[in-house]
Amino acid sequence: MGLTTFKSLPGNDTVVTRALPTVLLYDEVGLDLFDRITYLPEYYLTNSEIDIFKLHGQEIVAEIPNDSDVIELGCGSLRKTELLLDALNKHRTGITYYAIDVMPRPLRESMSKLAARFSNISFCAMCGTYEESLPRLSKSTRPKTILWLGSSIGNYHSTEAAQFLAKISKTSLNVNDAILIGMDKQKQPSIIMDAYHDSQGITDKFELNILPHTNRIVMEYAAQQSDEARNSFIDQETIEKFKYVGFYDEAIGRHDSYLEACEDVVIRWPRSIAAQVKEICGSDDDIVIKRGERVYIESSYKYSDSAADVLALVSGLTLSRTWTDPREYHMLSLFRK
Ligand code: AVI
Repeated sequence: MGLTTFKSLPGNDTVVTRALPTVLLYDEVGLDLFDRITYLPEYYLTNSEIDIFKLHGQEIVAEIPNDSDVIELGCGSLRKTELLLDALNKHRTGITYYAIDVMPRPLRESMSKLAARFSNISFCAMCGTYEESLPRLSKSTRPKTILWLGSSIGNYHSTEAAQFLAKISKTSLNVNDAILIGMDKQKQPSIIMDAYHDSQGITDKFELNILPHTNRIVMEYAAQQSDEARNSFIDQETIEKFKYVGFYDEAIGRHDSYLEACEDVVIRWPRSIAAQVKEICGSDDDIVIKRGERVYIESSYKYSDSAADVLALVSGLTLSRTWTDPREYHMLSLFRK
């Protein structure tokens, strides 16, 4: 990564001229901020998923056989994982729970807390990307249930999500293995807007944190290339020129997040990496972002009632069950190979 930051998007006549990879939202600070978001009253997603586990936990656990592997993509929120593990601990034997995450800290913290509480379950933390970690588990012949919760799928564009699922199915699932996916449902736009524009401004901090994280990655890379002294790629003064904006498109069912420049911004590449930048981006020119231009950060898809059927169709899986919360804000769908 690193050098593709602020990559130009096609169609420069729009106000959205640049993009940063969504994954850059998540450094230590970003993870803490996201965790705080999950407790906000406006961010109904986590509580709705918890409601589904509270209401339908027994039925969900009934779909997970004894002597099987449960694999969570991302460590997710402990509150909802705990509910599921509690039910597994009581009603199942021989369960091994794997959590896959790129960040070592949340993995360590959640694993030690969980292992202390649920003595009937074996715990295993795998630090790495899903692509690295899942194939390592595919050698096991035990039945598998993959958990992809919290509407993380919503941060993937539709075709990417289907491709990702098809790939998991091909590389990591045996016949009858399952994947349980949390999907946020389409609903009244004001409810969704409130979820992404909370009154305490935590979401603003979360989205803006992508800038210092990007700065750190580029500066670390620049320092590896030369010990030439440099201030910053994106300094604090530059960061303060941006604000977070987000919009919900009801027709598509998607909330998009951007950083908008409140005044003209010029960002200079560190000299020590100019050659690499030129090779990768075609130019090492200063990055000029005009007042009012937007940098795309992330999309959060919201799904219609038929979305799980469509996803099953395009990814080659079979939709087995879907559960929703009493408000019908969120759904958990179980797919089988
Ligand atoms: C992690 N992901 C599912 C969150 C979402 O709702 O798209 C990230 C988030 N962005 C702003 N608030 C929360």
